[in-house]
Amino acid sequence: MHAENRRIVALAGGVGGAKLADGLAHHCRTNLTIIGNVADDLELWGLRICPDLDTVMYTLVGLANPKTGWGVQDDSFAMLDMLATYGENIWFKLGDKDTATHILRTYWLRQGMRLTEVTQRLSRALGIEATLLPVTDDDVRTIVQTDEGELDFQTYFVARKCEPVLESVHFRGIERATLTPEVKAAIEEASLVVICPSNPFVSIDPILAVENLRARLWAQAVPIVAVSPIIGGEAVKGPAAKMFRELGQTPSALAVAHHYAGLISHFVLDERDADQRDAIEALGVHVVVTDTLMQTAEDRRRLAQEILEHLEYV
Ligand code: FO1
Repeated sequence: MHAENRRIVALAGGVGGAKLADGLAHHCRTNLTIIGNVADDLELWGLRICPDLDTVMYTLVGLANPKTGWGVQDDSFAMLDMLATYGENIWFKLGDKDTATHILRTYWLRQGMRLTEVTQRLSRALGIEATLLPVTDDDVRTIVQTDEGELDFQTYFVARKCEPVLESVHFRGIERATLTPEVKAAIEEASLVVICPSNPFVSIDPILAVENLRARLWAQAVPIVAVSPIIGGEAVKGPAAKMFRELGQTPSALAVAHHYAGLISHFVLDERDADQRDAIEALGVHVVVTDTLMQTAEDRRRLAQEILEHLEYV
């Protein structure tokens, strides 16, 4: 079965997730739907900022800053400098070009558009062929309980550099949040679901938690493949390994597989972690061993192709 004939759904959070989504988009083009996390969204100076949706968007059009993985390449920071002149705390680095996205998003939301429509407009204007959908149009926010008390996600992640010790994570607003009709349709039409190598606790779980998407996906009875964001016991990027440790688990690909056990049918394990294959297979999951480190655009495409090939989609 060819990738171009089948609907592929990818769940993606931050930088690692966006890279694999980019690889998948190369092969699947318009047949790919990416469902993005909105629980690390924030409002600054009246602007609605959606870091994970923007990271996917910028990565797919080659606009992402290659050094950070987020923000726009070669952006300037004149607006932020002026805000600092006014005495504002500029802890969250908003580039000038990036801010155009937040201005337009906020303007359209205030005109009454849903975040789904706004995201479609922005991504189509940038030339993205895949469909990028926020998992919900409702407000959901990741709140972390730490040894320094409760912090909203971006304060913990950016302002406090993930230094406070994590005790638990919850998603404010999750009880009332609903999946969009677009997400429900994408799930119903999906013939393969890929959980990208994003942080399980703060990127993927807030997607899976909306209207119990996790149970809905499982009920679809289609292959669900997860790619580990942990290689050799360390996160490729970000605080995932630290979070596993602080939540009382040894960070490993096996721990990631455990996290998704009962949901996934397949797991993509990095060749450096091949010794964990048997333990993961014992969870009742098919294991694909390959090089999962995505350093170049070519790596993203190769990894995406291998996943699609293993699941007989190319
Ligand atoms: N991450 C940082 O570590 N420092 C920043 O100042 C920062 C600014 C920023 C602006 C726009 C954007 O889309 C992302 C930004 N990020 C920044 C990354 C963001 O915090 C993370 O990518 C995610 O929220 C984690 O998935």
